Amino acid sequence: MSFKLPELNYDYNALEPHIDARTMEIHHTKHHGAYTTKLNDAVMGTDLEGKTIEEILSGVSSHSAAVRNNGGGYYNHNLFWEIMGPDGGGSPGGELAAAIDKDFESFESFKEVFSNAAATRFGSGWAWLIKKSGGTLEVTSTPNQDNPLMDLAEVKGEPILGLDVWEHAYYLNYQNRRPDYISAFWNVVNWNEVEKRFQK
Ligand code: MN3
Repeated sequence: MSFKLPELNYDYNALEPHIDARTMEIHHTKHHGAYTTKLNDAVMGTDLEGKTIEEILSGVSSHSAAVRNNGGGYYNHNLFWEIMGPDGGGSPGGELAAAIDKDFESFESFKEVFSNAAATRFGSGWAWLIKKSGGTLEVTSTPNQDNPLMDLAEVKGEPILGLDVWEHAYYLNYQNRRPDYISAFWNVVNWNEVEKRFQK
């Protein structure tokens, strides 16, 4: 068995004007496609064959750099496509809304903390909202294609929302204006999917 590049649940132009179709297509087919291919190459013939991506990431400190970079890239983009959607934006409801209010005081202050984590991540990486083992929510960020499922992450937890702040995620439309891309991201967040991950 091998890892497969997932289909998106929406068209490449479905997130416009916030994320443009060309960026989505290149990001999905070329970048995510390459992580997927290279992950399969790195795992083939090793004792990681047949393991789930979550199993691999949880012990990633003892694997190769290729497994770390491409396994992270594979998992992170799978999550990223799912937590966005054409009918996104607004704010979460139900238990997730209550948990955000409890751990960040308000949705607005959560957005500020998350946006700040995304804006200040130096170079390439990701901002995350994670559910920690005790059930509380926390914002964190990771470099490159690392993520909070990795045993070597500084802050560990189950990612329920993630934002790719590599330049390949926004440069065609936003050039160096990462903060504008971060603001636009809030218009495409699929809170139903984030809530589903929170409930798990
Ligand atoms: Mn990316």
